[in-house]
Amino acid sequence: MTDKKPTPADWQDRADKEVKGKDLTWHTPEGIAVRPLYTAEDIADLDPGLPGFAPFTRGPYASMYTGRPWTIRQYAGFSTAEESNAFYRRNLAAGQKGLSVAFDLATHRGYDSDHPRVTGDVGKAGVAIDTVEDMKILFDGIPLGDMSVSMTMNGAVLPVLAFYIVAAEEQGVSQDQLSGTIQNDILKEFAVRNTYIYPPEPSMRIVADIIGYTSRHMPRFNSISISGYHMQEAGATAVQELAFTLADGMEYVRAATAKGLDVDAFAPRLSFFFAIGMNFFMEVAKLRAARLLWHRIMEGFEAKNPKSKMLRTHCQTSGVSLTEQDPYNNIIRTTIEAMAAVLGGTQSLHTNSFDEAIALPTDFSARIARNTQLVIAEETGITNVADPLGGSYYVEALTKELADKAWALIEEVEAMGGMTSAVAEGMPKRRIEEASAARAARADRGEDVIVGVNRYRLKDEPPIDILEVDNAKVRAGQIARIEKVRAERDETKARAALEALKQGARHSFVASEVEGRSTETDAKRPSTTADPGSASAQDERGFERTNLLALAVECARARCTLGEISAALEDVFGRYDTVPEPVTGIYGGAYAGDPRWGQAEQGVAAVGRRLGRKPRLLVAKMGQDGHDRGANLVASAFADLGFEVVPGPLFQTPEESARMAVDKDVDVVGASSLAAGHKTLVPELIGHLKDLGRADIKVVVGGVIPSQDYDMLREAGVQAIFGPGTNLVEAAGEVLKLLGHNLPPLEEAAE
Ligand code: MLC
Ligand code: 5AD
Repeated sequence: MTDKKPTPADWQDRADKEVKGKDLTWHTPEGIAVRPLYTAEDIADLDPGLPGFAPFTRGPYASMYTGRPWTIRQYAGFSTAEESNAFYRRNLAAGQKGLSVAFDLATHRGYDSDHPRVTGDVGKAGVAIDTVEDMKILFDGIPLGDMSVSMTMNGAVLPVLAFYIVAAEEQGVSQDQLSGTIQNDILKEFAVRNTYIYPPEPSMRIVADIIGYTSRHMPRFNSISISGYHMQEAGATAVQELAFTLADGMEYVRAATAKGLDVDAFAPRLSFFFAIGMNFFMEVAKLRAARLLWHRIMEGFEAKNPKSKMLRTHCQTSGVSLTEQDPYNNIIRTTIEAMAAVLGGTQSLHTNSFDEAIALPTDFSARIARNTQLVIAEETGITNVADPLGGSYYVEALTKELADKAWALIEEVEAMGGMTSAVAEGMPKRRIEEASAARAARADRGEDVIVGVNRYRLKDEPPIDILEVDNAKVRAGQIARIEKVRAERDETKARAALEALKQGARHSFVASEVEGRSTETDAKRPSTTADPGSASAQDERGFERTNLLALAVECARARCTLGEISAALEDVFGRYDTVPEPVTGIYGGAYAGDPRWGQAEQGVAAVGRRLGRKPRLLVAKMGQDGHDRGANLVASAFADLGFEVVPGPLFQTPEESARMAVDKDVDVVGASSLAAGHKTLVPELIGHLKDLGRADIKVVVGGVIPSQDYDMLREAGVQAIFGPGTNLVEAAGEVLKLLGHNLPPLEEAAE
């Protein structure tokens, strides 16, 4: 025995012996080499500081949860305003603290419920809102002066925020009392989430106009929720999520300051939103690194107010980490993710329900999700210490490494001219899709273990109770209400308000920069008391004439519908379309040399020889469902296998998809559905194929499809259904079977 203190080198020797020299380094998808041990040496040069003090690595508030726990803010909305309102009230009575509204996809994309393009979408993935009257019902009995409300809205952000302001006004609550958050983050829509309406340039103007309006009239309202969440959902690594989100934030700061706003007049009300996945310590480190980097960025913008440099964030546990198979495992996953969000110091949190991969939450699954947070907050003692992981060798070292890597990527984006240019060039989207393809390949090959999916799979999966929305009924109800609002309003006033909105939209960006200029003193000055002859009154009139939110509020007061307001802006700005470009070589590359891959490739080639050309697959996205991660993955993997893939544009009607299938003479249509429109849209697609005389084209469906719907879809003519967690090589095998080619059984191929 010696009393010499063991060193890290001694530890290495001993560990090597234990594992017989095996390399224990873990290479994360971010390209970080995580070593099996961290010691004081790793953080000798690091000082994370204190919570509540710059650079806020350890949290924005000094007392953190010891003073006030995070806000339990469950994102929800479905069917009608009445039903969603009742759901919110039940949740608030059961311990939820803040509200968060999920709108349906028709609303997101600026269509009223009576629009022919949205028959499959109304009330499905969120609540349908067409007019102020719907918004008033949504918050009936909920005092908007007291409750902070988040609204996830980006495309149709002007009418939705305007409806909210007017609904509050008619509740007797003035806008300066409203607290909450509007997502209003359009850049990530172009990169990943896809609920944009207008092209990037006017869309950025809308964002800046909203920041200008809220900083002037709504001092308690967070003007934007700069979101990385959807990037992780689309497959991004932690470095990508961090870097692209903060780079988006920089772009919004630039857009707002370009309008003449002082940075400290709006920056304290910028907020963030991150996803929290299963890589526990990485996620904790990510939130800490985010705060560190935002502080650095805002110093660069010469912000003076410490609040301008203090990153506050909402978090949501990861949807993509949850599985359709053995769904109760999702409760465990969500608990672990929620712990990471809390230990990372989030301000507000949504925990996903265990039925996530199948349908929207029921009262039961929503209760478990909410209780996950209540248990952490009230039973564990975790809230009694601020930043309890501060000083952990591993967490501090990982925070630094993640921050360095993200900073390098931010610099790359900046060198391209910032996020607007990078997005226009397609860079973030492409990088994220590459990461997504690599991730899918790791799961399909079993390198990333997913319990209940690629290991420990159950033989029988009993179906669970799910929430069903009768969208035909919701739609009929909405249409009746729209008609009533139109019948009762002053038509001349409504038309005039829409015309003024168009005029404001036509005003060049530069004109609104000058006339719409605002300062912090303006923000505190009630507009009605201004002397009508003074310079500031002229400024005020200029603002009211050109600020698009101010004009949308007038439209809302005049009872214009969401579709009318959006269409008026579309007349001036146009509607934005993109064509998907699936990445190639990544999924296939990860499979190179795998016998299963070789068998599938040969199968595709054999079908190709018989057809005299490559087998063709149309990957179709119908309705307003813009979730394209799955569709992009299928497109890349099938193309890598040798299919000729036709990537269908987003937002097609069933008739458009059928026509495209016929024009391109495809063998198979793969319809991808993640927003519950499949029961309406897929049978319509099959009907149109029949009408076009091509009933021979096979239709398969993939995505979030409850097993309860399988029979109905099969009866409608669907030939194969692929749920979440489907192995893409196996899916290709099934499609080949439909095309008359049987692959050898998997075990044989794997030998
Ligand atoms: C907080 N406070 C404290 C404190 N902690 N005061 C003293 N001591 C402490 N320890 C104060 C704050 O200063 C603030 O007051 C008030 O309490 C509330 O705290 P907060 O930290 O601001 O929390 P919150 O109001 O919940 O705001 C969190 C937020 C906000 C800033 C992140 O933007 C937000 O709620 N975002 C939610 C976004 C969301 O739900 N998105 C859903 C997306 S779903 P004051 O006076 O300073 O305000 C989605 C899915 C899809 O997008 O469809 O794709
Ligand atoms: N209600 C509840 N949660 C929803 N999500 C999306 N829409 C709703 C809704 N209407 C959640 C899911 C999804 C993430 C984007 O938000 O968890 O993965």
